[in-house]
Amino acid sequence: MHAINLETENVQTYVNHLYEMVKVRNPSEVELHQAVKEVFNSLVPVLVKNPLYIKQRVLDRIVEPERFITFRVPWVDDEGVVQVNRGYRVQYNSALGPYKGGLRFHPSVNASIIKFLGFEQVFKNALTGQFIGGGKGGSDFDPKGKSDMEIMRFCQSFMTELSKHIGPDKDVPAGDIGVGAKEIGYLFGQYKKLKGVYEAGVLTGKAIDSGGSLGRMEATGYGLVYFVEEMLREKGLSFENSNVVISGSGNVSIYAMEKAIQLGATVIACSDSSGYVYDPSGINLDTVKRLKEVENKRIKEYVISHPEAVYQPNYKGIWNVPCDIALPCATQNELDIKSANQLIKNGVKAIGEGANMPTTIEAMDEFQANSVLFAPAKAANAGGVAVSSLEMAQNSSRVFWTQEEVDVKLRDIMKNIYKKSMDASQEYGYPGNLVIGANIVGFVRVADTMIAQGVI
Ligand code: NDP
Ligand code: 2IT
Repeated sequence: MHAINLETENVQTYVNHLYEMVKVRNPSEVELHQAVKEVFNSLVPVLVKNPLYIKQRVLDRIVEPERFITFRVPWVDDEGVVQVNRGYRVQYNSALGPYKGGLRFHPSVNASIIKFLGFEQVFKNALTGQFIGGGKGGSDFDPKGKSDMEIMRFCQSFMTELSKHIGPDKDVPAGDIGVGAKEIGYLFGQYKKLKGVYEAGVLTGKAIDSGGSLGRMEATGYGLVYFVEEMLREKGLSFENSNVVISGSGNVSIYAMEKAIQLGATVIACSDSSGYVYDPSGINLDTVKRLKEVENKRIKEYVISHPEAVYQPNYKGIWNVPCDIALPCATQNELDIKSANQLIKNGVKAIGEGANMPTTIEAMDEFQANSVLFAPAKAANAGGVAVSSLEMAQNSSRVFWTQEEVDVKLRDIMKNIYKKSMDASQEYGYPGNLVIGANIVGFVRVADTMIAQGVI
């Protein structure tokens, strides 16, 4: 990398150059490129105001993971056949605390997905105000169609290797797509057996009697709705009497639906990777919970108990359903420019990202150009990792908070993230742009701490 001469090279050129370097260093990792591009574009005003960040090469350092680990995960299926998957953990940044971030088990997992998620996690975790660094991990293992015993054997093999790299003060994984309390239980059991110590704080999202926190299961979905509520309030709007479309029907989606309904909204559509259901009288959440949390069934079975609902076998079609508020809570790039235009045409007022990077950059720009309120993932879905940090706090101090205590703290954290992001958007000349505001707040906290800790 050549030396930067601030007198001749302006900040935008520096950022563009660095972005090109990221592409060269991580060829074909398109999701990572997308996540980096969005953040870099937001940071130009900060770099202009604080040239120290350029002089100290903070951006160059922050975009390079501290460590990227891949490993073989061999396991034996129910037929006695040996299977081999690939495991990953990216330990992206430890300026603010132990690496922290979820594990994703999904056939689409690759280095690009893990790195983009890890990169986002660094800024998200900083935004929570908690003391956690950023990391992410997972595997291309597909839990769909696997027996419980196969999932357990896979988790045990995965943890046999991962245990060499994690610890309560080192790196603390949690759940993400395909990893819930069941998988965390198997992972924790194996870690405990390997280490011979009960270190509850090594993982979060645990079942309550394995050291979990009340409120963690609900935290991402509830936190998303709390954040969007703040954003709506500023414009004199609310969830009450609004029609809401929420994609996905997993952990984040289910608890976003629950809180939106509690606040008086009607959730009219949800989905899984096969398709979506539209129920004009309001999605029955008990049915979704039964299908997804208990019976492990497809969302299309919803119409069996609710014949008034309609099922469509195309999950992206959910964005054609007219609504006031849309909350993408399934996966990255699930909401593209075509869907954005349809939502805008149908009069959508607000978007809240529950999933990580669910909106393409073009779609995000389109919403903002059309004055649709937009709550970006790093801010809006930070409630999950924030309560994970509260779980770590309870584990290390051996206390146990009530659901209400956790909920009050979660609400405060989400309000705080909203306020800090709004204030930064004003301060840096983009009032109301929460994408820019959130990226700046997250970056400044990590960048200042990295500078204080020296070039290491
Ligand atoms: P779950 O595995 O519980 O649910 C995921 C949901 O999204 C399922 O309905 C699933 O459908 C659907 N989905 C997954 N992959 C795809 C895909 N490639 N295309 C279409 N639909 C898909 O995961 P979570 O609810 O935990 O996670 C959802 C999103 O929220 C992810 O982006 C995750 O990174 C993010 N997130 C999660 C947090 C957490 O605490 N769990 C915290 C912050 C963000 P199907 O069952 O058919 O695969
Ligand atoms: O994307 C995320 O923030 C998560 N999957 C939750 C991470 C965590 O450590 O709780």
